[in-house]
Amino acid sequence: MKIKKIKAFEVLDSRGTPTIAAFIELKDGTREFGFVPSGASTGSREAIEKRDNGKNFNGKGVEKVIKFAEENLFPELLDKEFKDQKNFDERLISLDGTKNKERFGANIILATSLAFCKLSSTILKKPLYKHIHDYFLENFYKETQMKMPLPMMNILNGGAHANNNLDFQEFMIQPVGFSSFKEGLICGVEIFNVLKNTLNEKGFSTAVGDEGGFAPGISSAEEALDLITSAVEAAGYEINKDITFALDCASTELLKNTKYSFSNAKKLSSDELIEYLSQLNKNYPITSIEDGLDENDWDGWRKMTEKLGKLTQLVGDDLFVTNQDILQEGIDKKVANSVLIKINQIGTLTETFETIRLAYENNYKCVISHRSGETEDSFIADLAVGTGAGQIKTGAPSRSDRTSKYNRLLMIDAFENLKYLGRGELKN
Ligand code: 2PG
Ligand code: MG
Repeated sequence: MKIKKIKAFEVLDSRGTPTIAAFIELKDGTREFGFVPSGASTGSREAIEKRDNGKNFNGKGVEKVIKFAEENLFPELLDKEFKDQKNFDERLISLDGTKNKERFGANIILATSLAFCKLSSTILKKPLYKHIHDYFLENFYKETQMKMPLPMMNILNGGAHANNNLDFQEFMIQPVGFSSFKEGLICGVEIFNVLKNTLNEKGFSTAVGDEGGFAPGISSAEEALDLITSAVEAAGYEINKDITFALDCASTELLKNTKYSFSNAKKLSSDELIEYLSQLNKNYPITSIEDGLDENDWDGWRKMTEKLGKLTQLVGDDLFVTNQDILQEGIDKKVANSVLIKINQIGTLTETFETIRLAYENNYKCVISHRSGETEDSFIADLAVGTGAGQIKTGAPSRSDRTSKYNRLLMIDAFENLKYLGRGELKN
């Protein structure tokens, strides 16, 4: 693939914050775009999202970031031949030359890396998910099978994604009791719609948060889980059989000094928070808990894994930041049993593949994830199918930044009729 032109643009994410889109063009005019999402509750060890810190968009503009790359990064890639994704991404990484991609910014590097992947699939005349699958299987993990992911649908938003007092960030449902992706999705959508009526009847707002879930003025996890329980029942589905719950506590955001601080003035130590999560896990059908503790509370994580790791999926997001070195540390220390995969936390597709491979080799589950600031691009849907991750977290079935991923999955499902995993294969 000899690259003729690369160009980047300042575009908007779903919060109206600038982000980057970039295209790569070949000599014959074939061109593909990559789009980059952006988080609100970010882990401190994520690759650097570079911004201008200038006048535009309260410092969040990216025009200078783009200009710097157009002068110093893109020219190095032009008229060069790249064998494959790894070859291309390694060049990006070495041209940046820093550990966390601070020279050019993980945002512009990722836009370019994703554009390259899409361009490769176009040239090879394969659908994107199929290209990702073949490439991942050949170069990273031989036993990969394409499958439809089980969604984690974030139907009640709190934390940094909503302006209510709900401390935990995400209350999600997983349609585990179905034999196809479409049936599972329909169940999730029906529950989401009934939840709207339930909230309406109880006099709560039905305005939505950043990930499309409702953001009512409630504050406790129990209230949230009870509301979802009644919506599931009112929609005619059975808790635990058809639907289980998943939480993203985003606890890094809750830690103030040495205590986890809640909006009702409750302050919990690490041990107390583990105990609280364990109670919630007993009282509700919770199959997954993400970032139950702060990203630096590794002792707590070890204890939590000992206590809950056999009962439920424990997902490291801020904890592992899709970084294979940090995941390796987690594997060595027996921390968590699953990793959230966000491409912009690490900044290239190749490094994302490496982290997924490491997880698979060590029996850690992977959940492919969006960011709270998303774009219309549905790349992660193809990534989830192609790598056979089995789970995707991409918000509520509302706001087109979220439904673009569900719609893409519906179409892949219709074309391929792939296997959809239920709960049995999820439990560790
Ligand atoms: C998370 C994500 C996505 P953000 O914490 O898992 O749901 O949020 O993109 O704000 O980090
Ligand atoms: Mg998270």
